[in-house]
Amino acid sequence: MFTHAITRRPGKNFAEGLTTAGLGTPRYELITKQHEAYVQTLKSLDLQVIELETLADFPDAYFVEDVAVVTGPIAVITNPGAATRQGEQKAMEPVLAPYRATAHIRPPGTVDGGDVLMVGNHFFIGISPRTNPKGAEQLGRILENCGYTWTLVAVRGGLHLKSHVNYAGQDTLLVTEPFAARDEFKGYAKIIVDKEEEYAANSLWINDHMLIPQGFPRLREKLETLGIEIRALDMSEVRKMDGGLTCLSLRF
Ligand code: CIR
Repeated sequence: MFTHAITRRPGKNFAEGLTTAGLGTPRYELITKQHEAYVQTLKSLDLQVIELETLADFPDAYFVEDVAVVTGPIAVITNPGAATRQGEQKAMEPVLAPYRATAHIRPPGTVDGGDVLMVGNHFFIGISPRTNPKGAEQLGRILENCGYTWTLVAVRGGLHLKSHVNYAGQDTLLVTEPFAARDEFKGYAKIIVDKEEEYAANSLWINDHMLIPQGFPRLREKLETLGIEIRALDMSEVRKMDGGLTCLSLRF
């Protein structure tokens, strides 16, 4: 169970962040509203939410998931893989220091938290455009020293591992079709996201609830059939910036 979440408000310059979505210009008033609804949802699930202010020079900084991996006794401050996001991680260190001992991913290693998926005591670490093998190896060693196991997963297509695979509670994974067949995830129960609904693979399990993006009826139906409690959130503006539900918070 999670007790805390860290979020950061999107800045007025958020539309200057990195994106490949091609879904049009995002609107500040609307993302602010959607972000607030996200924060309220976390609070309604009994999380204490630490809300951070915008970081002026970093339009992508509200994607806080990418700059740290927080688990058990440790907060690993990452070294983000995108040049324009280098430096966001420095602002996160003092926020996490009161809660956890910190460790660091050092260059030339890079890691984005969006590539790091915890399932029980095991971590899947994606090798992606943002996380390189040196960074993944560093993270794996740190986690190993804390008693966790880890494996690498090559991410082909999409931004991060968690664009394709997420935890859905009860040893079950939410996966896109290409990842459903991968050996790395053998042995887990799976909910497979339809191809037309791939964006919704980035859904977020929190304390026995599944936060899903609004407008993905087939996934909703599958989760309902399994009796999973659902909260659907409008993510239109975050999606325009290549972001999803997991990216907007750090949970611990
Ligand atoms: C980026 O390209 O870095 C941001 N525009 C989106 C990051 C999304 N983060 C995530 O999925 N963990």
